[in-house]
Amino acid sequence: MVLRTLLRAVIVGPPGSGKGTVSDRIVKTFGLKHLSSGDLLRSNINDKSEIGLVARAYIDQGQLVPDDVMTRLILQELKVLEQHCWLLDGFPRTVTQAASLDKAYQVDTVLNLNVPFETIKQRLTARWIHPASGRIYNTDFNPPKIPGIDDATGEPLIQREDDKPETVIKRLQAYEAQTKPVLDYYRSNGVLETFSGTETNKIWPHVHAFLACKLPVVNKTETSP
Ligand code: G5P
Ligand code: MG
Repeated sequence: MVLRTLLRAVIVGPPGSGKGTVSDRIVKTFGLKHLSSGDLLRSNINDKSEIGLVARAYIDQGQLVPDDVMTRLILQELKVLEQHCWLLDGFPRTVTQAASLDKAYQVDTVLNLNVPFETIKQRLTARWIHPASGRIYNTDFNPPKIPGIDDATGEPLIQREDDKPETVIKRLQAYEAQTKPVLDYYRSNGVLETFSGTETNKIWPHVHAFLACKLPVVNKTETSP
């Protein structure tokens, strides 16, 4: 058990690999704080903040937001979480970002979701989200109780602009070129743990077992294996 201090974890994987879905289960089961770079950017876009205006142009093109903008944004948010165990989702996505994070915090473990690209493309066109909370649905995998409506708030769901098929291809290309080297970076640091598969429900028990050796379970959820 890592009881020494606070666990600092990162979850990586291609677009649509299930980072958000698995993070939600980790948060419910182990009580970590979850910080999703994509959710943070979308909330900035929604608020029409300066960062949001810059980020939108990149996101809509399926490209990565520049490293300096991203790093500043995430490190600022992490300051607020200093007294907590946290799980970073979607950051770092380049080796430059990983090195900047290392300078500020020691990353204890990196969960790598290795899901084939073909599986992913089908998932993203069926995704619906509740923008205010980041809750994720899928018309095939976990549909809302009422189509187009968030289960918890009754508010409308939306589809992400960058889930258009042509943008998904660009995001996968960006992952291949810029994010895959991050896996080598963490592998050489000895903190990378890879979980391979095509279904979240089959990957999740392995993630659960791995984290249960490091963290106490705070809540047995309906998705606990
Ligand atoms: P994001 O928001 O970080 P991506 O592209 O990394 O976006 P994404 O799309 O959010 O990742 P995910 O979180 O890995 O995917 O996957 P998810 O949402 O949990 O699952 C995808 C869908 O599949 C959902 O509908 C879910 O219900 C369904 N699903 C899950 N499991 C299964 C299953 O077993 N079966 C089936 N059938 N379905 C399933 O980043 C967005 C953009 O922001 C910028 C970039 O422009 C990026 O493209 N950005 C950054 N730029 C620079 N640096 C950074 N660090 C950046 N972070 C974000
Ligand atoms: Mg996500």
